[in-house]
Amino acid sequence: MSTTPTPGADPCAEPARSGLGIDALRRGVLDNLVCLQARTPGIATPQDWYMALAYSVRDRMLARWAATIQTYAARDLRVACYLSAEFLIGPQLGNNLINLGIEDNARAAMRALGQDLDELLALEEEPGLGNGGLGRLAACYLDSLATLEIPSVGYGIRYEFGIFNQVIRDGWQVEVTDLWLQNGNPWEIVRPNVNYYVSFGGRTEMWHDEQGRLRVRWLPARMVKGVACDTPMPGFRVNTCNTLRLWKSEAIESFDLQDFNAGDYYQAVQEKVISETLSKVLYPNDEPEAGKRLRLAQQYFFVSCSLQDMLRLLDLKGEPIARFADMFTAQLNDTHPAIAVAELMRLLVDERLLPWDEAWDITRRTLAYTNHTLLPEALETWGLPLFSRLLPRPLEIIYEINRRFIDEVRQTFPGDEARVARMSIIDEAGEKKVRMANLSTVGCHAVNGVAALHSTLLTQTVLRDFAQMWPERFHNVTNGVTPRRFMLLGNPGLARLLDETVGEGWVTDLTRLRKLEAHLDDPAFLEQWRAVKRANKAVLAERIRHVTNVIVDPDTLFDIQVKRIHEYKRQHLNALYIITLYQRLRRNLEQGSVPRCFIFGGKAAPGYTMAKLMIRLITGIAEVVNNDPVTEGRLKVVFYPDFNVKNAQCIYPAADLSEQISTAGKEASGTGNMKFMMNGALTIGTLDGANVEIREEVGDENFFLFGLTAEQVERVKREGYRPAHYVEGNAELREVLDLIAGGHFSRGDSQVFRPLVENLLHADPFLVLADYADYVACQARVSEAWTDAARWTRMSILNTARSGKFSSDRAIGEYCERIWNIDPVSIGLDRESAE
Ligand code: 26Q
Repeated sequence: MSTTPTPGADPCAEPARSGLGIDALRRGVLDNLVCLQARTPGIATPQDWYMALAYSVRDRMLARWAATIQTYAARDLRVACYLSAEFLIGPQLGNNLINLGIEDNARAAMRALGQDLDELLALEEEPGLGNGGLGRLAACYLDSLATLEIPSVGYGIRYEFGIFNQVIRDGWQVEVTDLWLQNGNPWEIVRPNVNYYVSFGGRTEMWHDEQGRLRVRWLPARMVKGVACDTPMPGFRVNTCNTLRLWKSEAIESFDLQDFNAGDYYQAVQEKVISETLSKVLYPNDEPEAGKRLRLAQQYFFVSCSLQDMLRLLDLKGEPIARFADMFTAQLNDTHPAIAVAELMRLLVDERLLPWDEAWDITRRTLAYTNHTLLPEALETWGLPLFSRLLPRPLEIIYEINRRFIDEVRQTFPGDEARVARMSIIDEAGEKKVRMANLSTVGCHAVNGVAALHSTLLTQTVLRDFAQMWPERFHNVTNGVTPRRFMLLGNPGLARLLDETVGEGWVTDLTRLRKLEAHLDDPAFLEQWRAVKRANKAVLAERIRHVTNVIVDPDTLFDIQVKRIHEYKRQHLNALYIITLYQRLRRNLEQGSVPRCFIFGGKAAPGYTMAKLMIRLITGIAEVVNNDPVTEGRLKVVFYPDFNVKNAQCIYPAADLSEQISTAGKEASGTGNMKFMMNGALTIGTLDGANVEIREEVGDENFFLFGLTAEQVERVKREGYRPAHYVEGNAELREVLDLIAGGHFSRGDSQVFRPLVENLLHADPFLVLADYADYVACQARVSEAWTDAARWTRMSILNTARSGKFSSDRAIGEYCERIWNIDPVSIGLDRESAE
């Protein structure tokens, strides 16, 4: 591609659509402003300039994107398909500039146009296409896949409404519709010609084809069209630019009215509305009502489109169906895409006419499953009546898979019918259900947990029977996060210091941060380290003032807990400690006290009453504490509203202390813990999820450990947890609970927090009160460490220095080696295609 030079223009000048220099960028932005936005510089709004710049950055990715796609299509290679119902990719502009290496030039180009890059970056609405950890993990993995030059595609759903925006009104969470598409999305390319049909409802029938073979036909009640919406995912400073392909649902245009609804035109229009509803909204986790029919339809929809897309690629390459598993591997991000097991079988058996055994071999060799939870109540199941009405043919296939599987179990463990009942894909006790974790484990060649502890517990609890039958299938791949977004982009001050101290290579080889340890005794370096943290805290303090009106002092200890609000994550344990501290300050009893600022952020699922009450408790404490002269300069509490990827980027770099205080055995991994660590925060935490490995890496002496272990938690529960026991022996705790119950943090209303206090005292599966005393004692050790600034700085540096393991590059390397058997492929860019 080469653009025709403008008459009189410098013939040596870089092309306006692909040149990476300042002037080419400037011209490209102007071109897009005028030609795409139909705006002139004189009347352009900052939003117009943002769009023009975004399009110009996208232009610069197109050659790499095309070269990547062509290479994957032409070469004999295996592609990793990451199937996920969520991709929480965050704002794209800053990340793309960084990965392309043109941030400085873009800044200069925009300055030449009278615009400030940072102001434009702040305008970008993030695509909130995920709930939390699992969705963000998928996005970090896409960044690493591209950076490591791994042939790969992310497949998911293009929700029109992502996770709700959170506002705090009167101290309560209020959900506001997410309108991320209202200004258009410059990153996405819709490809109407890449589309597939997906069937729903109806019935099946058997028939004999011309060769006399017995076949099954699915006569669906309706069909939905999935259209590909592609977003480029450039790697860091490499030519590879992979694709995130999200499916948008549409009605099929030429509906055969005769076949489908007996000529009822209005019924057909109604069907169109239903079809378009499919990709409308992302469901929150922790919703009691999440068992919605629409959610299952969404899962089947995106899985079917993705598998059909893979088959089409195979055909385009002229490869026989027998090579499917050589050309593709598909990773299931939790059980949300588990229906892939049945759908791939259906496509191979019903549509490609493969014998069952051959299809089963391909399916199992293709698919692998990552589990993200140990909470039995969070394991996905679907009621049989719903399933059979919506997906009659996939259900028949699941029955056949189960029949054969159960035969195998009976052969391996003769006479053990209790085991058969536990392992069956169909839960036959009570209302019958399809167990998606069982389906995934049976239909995949590999199953992995997301942290060492989690993977071990997985094989001892929820998947124990399966691990006994197929021990070789089970793996651990500890999660990781991308240092490009969470260090380079979010913490430029730290990144500069790291470049100067250990050289630039750390961004793609995070273990090089170990070299920081050689500088622990260099006073100038320690001073710079402190200055970077201080500056980041000042930035966050300003944001906090802007969004909450609370003034916080950047010289106080920033103690931060940001994550989804959930009882198992125990934000209320943190709250109990704050009240304890408050009481001590009021009584002038806190000797070792250091001035602290507690910062919370996170969304509660709209239907999760207790989580919403936890938010109300935090805002209630903030209201009291922040307005009490006694605590002036010593204690501040902030609830930072609408925690999302964008806000997160400026929160992690400002943290001194990272709160990772879940009940041991409940947090599969956690990934926020890693983001804090990389940015030099110390962790106070339980032996849960990846905390265990963080502590192992950083050393016991640089980690504030408290609380029961997973084993002790189970023992306490087995023997009967008696919360009252912990209150009886602890007057301070008694007083804290009484204050809450008495309405001290609810403007005198003693009803509001009743359910919360009652829960802690009588029915708390997460053992908050059991860990309270140890948590309070551990916080005293934190305060003590903070008083010795030199010691704290040293520990902070060690946290960053030893965070190398938690790069998503390491995690993706492990998936490639242990699970996918995939090697990198570098993408060539000839001069011609680069232009
Ligand atoms: C399921 C059915 C219906 C509706 C919604 C859902 C649903 C959606 C999202 C269930 C769960 C999720 C998200 C789970 C999640 O984020 N888990 C987290 O995954 C992280 C990445 O592995 C871990 O670090 C966290 O420990 C884990 O909680």
